[in-house]
Amino acid sequence: MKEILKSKFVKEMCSVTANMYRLGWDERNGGNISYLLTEEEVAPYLDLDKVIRKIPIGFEAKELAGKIFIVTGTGKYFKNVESDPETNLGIVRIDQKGDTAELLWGYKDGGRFTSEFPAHMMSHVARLKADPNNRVVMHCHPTNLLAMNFVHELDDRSFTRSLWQMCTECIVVFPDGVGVLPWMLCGNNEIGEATAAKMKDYRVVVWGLHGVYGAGKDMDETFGLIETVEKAAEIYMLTSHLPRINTITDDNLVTIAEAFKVNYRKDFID
Ligand code: 2HA
Ligand code: ZN
Repeated sequence: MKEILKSKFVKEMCSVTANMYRLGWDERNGGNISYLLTEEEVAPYLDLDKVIRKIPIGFEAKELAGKIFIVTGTGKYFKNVESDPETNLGIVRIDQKGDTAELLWGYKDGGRFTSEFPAHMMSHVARLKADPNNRVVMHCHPTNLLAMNFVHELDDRSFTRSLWQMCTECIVVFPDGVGVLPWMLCGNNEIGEATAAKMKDYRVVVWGLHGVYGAGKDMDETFGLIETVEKAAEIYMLTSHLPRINTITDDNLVTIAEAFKVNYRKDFID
C-alpha cells in the first residue's frame, strides 16, 4: 500500500483548508469540505474491504451508494488539518442502503464527519444530476460576503446582480448566479434539502447570515468560485456606502458574457 498522507487528495485537503483558514473564512471549527473520490484513486492507499467502523448518516442517500468521500470532521479546526490530517479528516463510503457511512480511514480520535453532512451529501446528489463531473462541495464563512448579508436584500436575483456588478469577470466565473437562502438553523436535514434545491440551479448558495456553499468539479474550481464571490462582496463592502460614480452596466454584462460564451442567467439582466 502506498502512504496515504502523500496522496493527491489528502494533500489537496490540507492545502485548501490551510488557505481558507489563512483567508479568515474558517474561524474555529467553521467550514467543512466533502470531496468525491474514485475507487481507482483510493485503492492504492487503502484496503477497501477494511471498514474501521460504521457511522449512521441520519437520512437516506441512496443515489450515493458505494461512493467514497474525504470529509472534514465535526468540531475540527481547518487550522489543524495540515498538521494532523488523520484526526481532522475521514474517508467514508456510503453503504448500499445509503443510510450508513463506512469509515475507511481517519477520524482517528473516534470523531465523525461534519455536522453539515446532510447538506453536503444532498448537494452532491443535486450537483451530480446537473453535472456528472462535480466532485467538491465546500462550506465556509467568508468575511465580506457575510458582512454583505447584513446590508443587502437576500434574494437570488438582486444579490447576484450586485455581485456581478462588482468585478468585470464575475459573470464569467458564475454565470449561473448565486442562490440565497434565508437564515435557517444549520446542521440538519431541512437546511440540507433547501441547499440541495438551490444547487439544482446554482453552484454557489449563500446561507443567509451564516456563510456560503460552493460546488465544482475540482478543488481549484470550487475554491476559485468562492474566492471570486468573496472578492466581489469585498468590493461591495468597500464601496456601497460611497456615492457611486461609475458602474458596470447591464449592457457591459451581456457584452462580456457573450464574448466569453457563457450561459448566463438572462432573467437576471434588466
Ligand atoms: O461545521 O460551519 O455550519 C461548522 C460550520 C457549520
Ligand atoms: Zn457554517
